[in-house]
Amino acid sequence: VWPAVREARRERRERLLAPLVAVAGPPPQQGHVTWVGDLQQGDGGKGAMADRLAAFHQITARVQGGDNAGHTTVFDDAEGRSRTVKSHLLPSGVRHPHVLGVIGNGVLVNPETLAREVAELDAVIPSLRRRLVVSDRAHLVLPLHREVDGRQERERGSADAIGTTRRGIGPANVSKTNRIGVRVGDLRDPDLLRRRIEQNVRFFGLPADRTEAELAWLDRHRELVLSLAGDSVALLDAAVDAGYSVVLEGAQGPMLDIEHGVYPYVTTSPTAFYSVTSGSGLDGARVGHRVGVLKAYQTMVGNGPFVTEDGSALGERLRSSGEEFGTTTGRSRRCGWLDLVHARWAVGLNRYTGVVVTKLDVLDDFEHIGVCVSYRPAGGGHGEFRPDNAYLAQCEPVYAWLPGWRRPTRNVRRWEELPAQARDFLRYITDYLGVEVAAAGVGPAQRDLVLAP
Ligand code: 2SA
Ligand code: MG
Repeated sequence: VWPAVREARRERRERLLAPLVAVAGPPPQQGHVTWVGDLQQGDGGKGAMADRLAAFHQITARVQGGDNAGHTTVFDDAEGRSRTVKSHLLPSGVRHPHVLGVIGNGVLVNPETLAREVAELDAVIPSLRRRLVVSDRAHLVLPLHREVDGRQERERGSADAIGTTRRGIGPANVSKTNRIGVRVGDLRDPDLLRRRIEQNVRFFGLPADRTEAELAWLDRHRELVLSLAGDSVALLDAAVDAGYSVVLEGAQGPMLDIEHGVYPYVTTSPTAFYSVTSGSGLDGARVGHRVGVLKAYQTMVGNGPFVTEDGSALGERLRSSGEEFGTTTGRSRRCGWLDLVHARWAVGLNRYTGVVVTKLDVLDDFEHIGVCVSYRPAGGGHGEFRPDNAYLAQCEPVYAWLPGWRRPTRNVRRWEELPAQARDFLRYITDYLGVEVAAAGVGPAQRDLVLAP
């Protein structure tokens, strides 16, 4: 019987890999898996980094979060025109014509957002529909989830509001863990779909006639979603086995992790490294590189403790020169000096193999640059970061002051051309974190990345 079993397995793999072979060609000799994560709250530039890395990979995949995320990519199109793409659901890097995009089982998929992004990007990159696989196990975000998210935030009042993006992510995860969630593959079964929607309508206390509206909405997006549906877990597993390379694009930062973040000011999914395993099925040991993205200063949207937050002129200055507004909601981001105490905690959690410092150019004009190297708790002494809301709320930042470089870095392309003070700043980060800074971002475009020697 074994030869027949082996043959069936081989055929299955071939079928699974067919869409990938069509897009990327045969597997290169030696594949590698790279995760791009964050060392802050998010918004450090994971999207731009994943897009750059995708050029050297054949698959780009999202593993968690949903359309609460906002990832910006700036690149030159085939005609040499500069394009800016803001995506919330599609994995960054899928614009490269040789790359297959995967939306993993851990992602929450809002079909309307998916349809909009596919349509938008299809205009820039024609073959997109052929190059996208959405896990048939991914859960859907429904209009009722968005409505409940907004309602809950209002009901929490100013003292307890989380400051969610109101994209329905929290309630969709409630449906998921309550085992009444609607998955991509469920769109194939109209009876099951109706029962699930009825369960959700009852669970969230909505009027019974809501069911028809949700079903009609799903019906509008059914065809597109099902045309992209596939077994992403088996596909990624077979692809890595075959020697293809995968870039896994994280969403949101470690302090928003449901298990390890600053509860309750978290999102409702894993965001730390283990999200790779839960959200793609790939074992963490298969990930060779863990790229950590660290913005040269600190930002945050939503509520919760922020030790280095500056509510005055500095915060305003960072916000305007860094254009710190939410990519999804347009909200003003809270800003302050770089918090290395927090970043070191993130290194402990996620074990990055290299760090990329982004938006270095935003600090071009400062005489002195603050770097938070310790927390002073109410009782005095030196404290570490702990994901504990009450503790963090009473910590004061302790800063080291580094000399600024006061000259533009935007057009720098080689490490040696960076001002000496900028290199010292980057060296300081390497020493403090115990992880090599492998590159520095000096602008939003693909070319604005300076690699360390
Ligand atoms: P949610 O909507 O339930 O996930 O919100 C819970 C918390 O997670 C935060 N969160 C984010 N933080 C930074 N960036 C995010 N994406 C957007 C962006 C945010 C935006 O890229 O700018 O546009 O406002 C993101 N998504 C979720 C959120 O602020 C809550 O603190
Ligand atoms: Mg973002």
